[in-house]
This record gives sequence, structure tokens and C-alpha cells, in this order.
Amino acid sequence: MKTMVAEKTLTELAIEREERYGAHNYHPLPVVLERGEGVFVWDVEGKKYYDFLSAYSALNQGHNHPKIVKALIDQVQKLSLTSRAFHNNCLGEYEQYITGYFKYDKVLPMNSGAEGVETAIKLARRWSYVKKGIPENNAKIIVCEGNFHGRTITIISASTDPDSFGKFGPFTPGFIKIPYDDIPALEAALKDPMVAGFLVEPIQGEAGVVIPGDGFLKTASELCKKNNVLFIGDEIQTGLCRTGRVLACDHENVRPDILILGKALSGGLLPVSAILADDEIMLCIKPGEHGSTYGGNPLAAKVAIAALQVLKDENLAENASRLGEILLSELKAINHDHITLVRGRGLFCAMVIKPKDGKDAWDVCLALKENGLLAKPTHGDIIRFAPPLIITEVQLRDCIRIIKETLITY
Ligand code: IF1
Repeated sequence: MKTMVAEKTLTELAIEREERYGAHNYHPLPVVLERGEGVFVWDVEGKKYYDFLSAYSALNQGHNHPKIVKALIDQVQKLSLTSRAFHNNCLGEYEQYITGYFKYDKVLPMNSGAEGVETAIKLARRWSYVKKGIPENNAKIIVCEGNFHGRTITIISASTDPDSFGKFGPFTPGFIKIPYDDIPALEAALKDPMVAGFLVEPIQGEAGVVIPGDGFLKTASELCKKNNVLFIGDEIQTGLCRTGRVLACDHENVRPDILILGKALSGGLLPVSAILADDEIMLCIKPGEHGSTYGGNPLAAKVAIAALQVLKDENLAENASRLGEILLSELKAINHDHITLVRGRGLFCAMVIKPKDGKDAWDVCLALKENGLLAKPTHGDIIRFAPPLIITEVQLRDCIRIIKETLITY
């Protein structure tokens, strides 16, 4: 039973208020959420949904995981922020934990994913001047068409998506754009002696879960090594068990020279990102040359330890791998003449669905919402399916049922 206020639902009132007072930089699905727990969310009308987006893979551990929430509550009552002007008793513990977890010498803690990418770009450039001997201000970074690495001016300078970079110029120089999953193009670009790094998503998320051919990552990392160029892995969305391994690069046993993490690094509780590298690279940045007010705060440190521990304790990579196979095979088996493609790895899937009778992926997501499952379209015809990795097989099969029943009516 929906609550009505002046003949409007709470949902309508909330959306109208956002429309009036908030920037219009998003076009959300018309649902207003007020509670989350595990794989479920509830809207202000009390309706329950499966969350099949996981805040773009920031909620791999599910909404409000009790162990991560406990870490947050315990720490926030002691000390939340010191800035890096002083030491605190949590940062070193976190630094030791995460560098041991991913086997790197050092970590540079930041907050948003974009800050992590910006840090990696700065680090690669600095390394190229100090260690590779590229003349200062000449460093170039190779990126792939269709990339998404964030929304800052420098990062959109590397973008090939007009929705990301249009009317935001002038842009940061020093990016070479090549097609994704194209070894000959990478080989040619690496001949430029000014190249410092190759920044790449192991699977392109925003582009619609675009998975490169087998061996692409391995060959690319070997070519980078051969040309003394840093392989920079943006695992902000693909990392932390989403694709069925701890890192998507693990599928090809590739170890990025610079690893960028974010999103689920905090289990969705607050922005936490991390840049990992070995001393030869990381120590090129000296005291006072990079940082941020909240980077490495005690709260983030404790929350990130708990979030990483949950991934391990609950075998979320294995769960994503096993259930991802079920999801992918079931979605591929759906016989619908408007579904042109289904692809995925682990619990990171996408369906390309053609417009039909004036309807498109957006309308499919509206219908999914009515049937109790929340997903979001991207680029008009792609629906991403990425539930929290804690999902059970019973819950997953219930979601598959909802997707199948919804598509019958499309
Ligand atoms: C939005 C996309 C996903 C990312 C990768 C860095 C970042 C992201 C691989 C930056 C962030 C988010 C941003 C959010 C929606 C979402 C997104 F649609 F924008 F592209 F996931 F695919 N590298 N992705 O995916 O991290 O600064 O956001 O913490 O901007 O709309 P951030």
C-alpha cells in the first residue's frame, strides 16, 4: 500500500525534490531506495528488490555487510581522521595487510577511483622521468578506445566517449589512443620512446563488459616489459573477486606494475581507493609531492581490511566463478530475437538488446524493476548484470527467473 501525500507517492515526492534542488548529472531509474541488506534493497514504498548492479561493483560484499559495518562503527567511535600530517595506529596495519594481500612492496592510499587513476598516471609519469629517462613533460600514456577510468579533466582527456569529454576541453595532452584488444596497435604505439605506461581495464566495464581475447593481457604485459613501459591495471570495477578471480588480471597470471583498486575496497561504506606498486616505482614520489586530506584515514584503513577479509573468508571469487557460469549460460539460453549478445566473466555480465517497437534497454530495466530486480542500461542497448558476490544459487536462479519472465513481455 503506497503512502500518498497530496495525491503523490513518496517516490514521486522524493524524485521531484531531487529534480528541483539537485544537479541533473544523472538519469536514475525511477526508484527511491531507503534500505539495503545483502543482495536486497527496499524502496520508500516498502517494495523489495534484488540489487543487480551492486553500485557498479562497489557492493561485491553485499549491502551493509555486518563485519564491515562493525569495523566502521568500532573505528569511528575512536578516531576517524588525522590527515597525514600525523601518523595514526591504523594506516600501517592496513598498508601491511593490503601489500601482503596483493604482493606489492607498497600502497598509496587515496579515496575515489578517479583519484586512484590520477595517482597512477602521475606515478607512471614521474617514474618515466626519474628512472626511464624520458625528458620531463614528454611522457605519454597509452589508453584504449572505449575506456572508462573516471571523470576528471585528465582522465576524460583519455576518453573516446563524447558523453564523457564533450564540451569539457581543453584537455590534458600525453595520451595515445589505440583500439582495445589490439596487440599490433599496442606494439606500434610502444615504439614511441616517450611512452611511460599502458593504462587498461582487464575487462571494459562501461563499454558493456567487453572481454578481450585470450592472451591479450599476457601479451600486452610482455610487450610493456620488453619496451620498458609500465603496465597499469585499472581493476577498480573488475577487481576484488567480481570476475571469478581476486583480480581480473589473475585469469592470465598478469601482475600489473601499477595496480589500481577502488569501489568494493570499502564494501560500499565509504570511498576508498589504493594504488599498489613496488619500491622502484612507488619511491619515485617523495614526501609532500602527492596526497589528499582523507587518503589513508583510520576509518578507511579499518574498513578496507574488513572488506578484503570478507572477500577471502566467504570465498567470493569462487562463488562469483561458479554462479557466474550459471548466470552466463542461462542468459545465453534465452531465446529472444532482440537479444544480440550476452557476455560475461564471473558475476560481471552484460546483455545487448536491440530496440523494439519504440522500446529499448531502459524499458527492459523499468519492467525488471516492476518485477523486483534492479539493473541499469548503458549506452542505450546494453544491460549490465552484476549482483553482489554473496548471492546464493537459489537467489540467483530466482533472479534468472525474473529476467526470463520480464523478457517474454519485451
Ligand atoms: C559514474 C561508469 C562504471 C570505473 C573504472 C575508474 C572509475 C570507474 C574501471 C572511477 C567508475 C563508475 C563511475 C560512475 C558509474 C560507474 C561506471 F558507468 F561510469 F563507467 F562502473 F562502469 N575506473 N565507474 O568503472 O571511479 O571515481 O567513480 O570512484 O561516474 O557515473 P570513481
